[in-house]
Amino acid sequence: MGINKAVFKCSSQRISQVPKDDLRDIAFIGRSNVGKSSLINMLTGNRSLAKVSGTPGKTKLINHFLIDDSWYLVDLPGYGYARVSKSERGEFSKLITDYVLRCEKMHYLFVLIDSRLEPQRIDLRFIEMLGREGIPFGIIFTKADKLSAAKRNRNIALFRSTLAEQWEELPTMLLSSSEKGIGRDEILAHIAQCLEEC
Ligand SMILES: Nc1nc2c(ncn2[C@@H]2O[C@H](COP(=O)(O)OP(=O)(O)OP(=O)(O)O)[C@@H](O)[C@H]2O)c(=O)[nH]1
Ligand SMILES: [Mg+2]
Repeated sequence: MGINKAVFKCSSQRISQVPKDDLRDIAFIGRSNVGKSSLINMLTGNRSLAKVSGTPGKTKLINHFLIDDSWYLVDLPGYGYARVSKSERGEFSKLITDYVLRCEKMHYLFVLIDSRLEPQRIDLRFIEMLGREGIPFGIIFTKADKLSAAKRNRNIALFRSTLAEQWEELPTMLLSSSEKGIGRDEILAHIAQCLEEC
């Protein structure tokens, strides 16, 4: 699958403001600065579509981008930066949990994980919540250009084995570099499959 047209549709402060149509959302979540907005730009081939910044916490709203007039790519705010509450309840903002757990448009979620890091508690907790709530998701390891294949594979293997302690079947896992265009075809093929399935 390719993308011919990507158009910014709207930014929402709460889920009551998301587009009121039947088109489905493919959304991107993960820690602040993991590369969600950059990945959306890489997939659409438009470097200025979603706002990117070296400072974490750039994306603050739910941003819908209409793709080929038929589905949405959704850029979400990151977790793990502004809210540092130690209680698990405050770990993820209401905007994120409302959207991910309650928004009917949300068809499939990609959880982005920084391939430079060993498994992080906050990512594992987020994934645990998705499992508990039965949300369909896949994982994308980002910033593959920033480290050697050996180091990256070590982190990915560690992540897989950590998840395997809880999960019988592991989710789809893909690799990306927005800088080098790595993973574009695989991610778009997976999205096409998700949109075909139901
Ligand atoms: N080298 C490299 N840098 C990347 C890649 N993806 C993102 N970055 C950089 O990482 C920083 C954060 O990227 P964003 O796309 O803004 O990250 P985000 O997850 O949307 O961040 P928030 O909106 O703050 O949650 C920017 O400086 C990007 O240029 C990548 O694949 N490779
Ligand atoms: Mg962003």
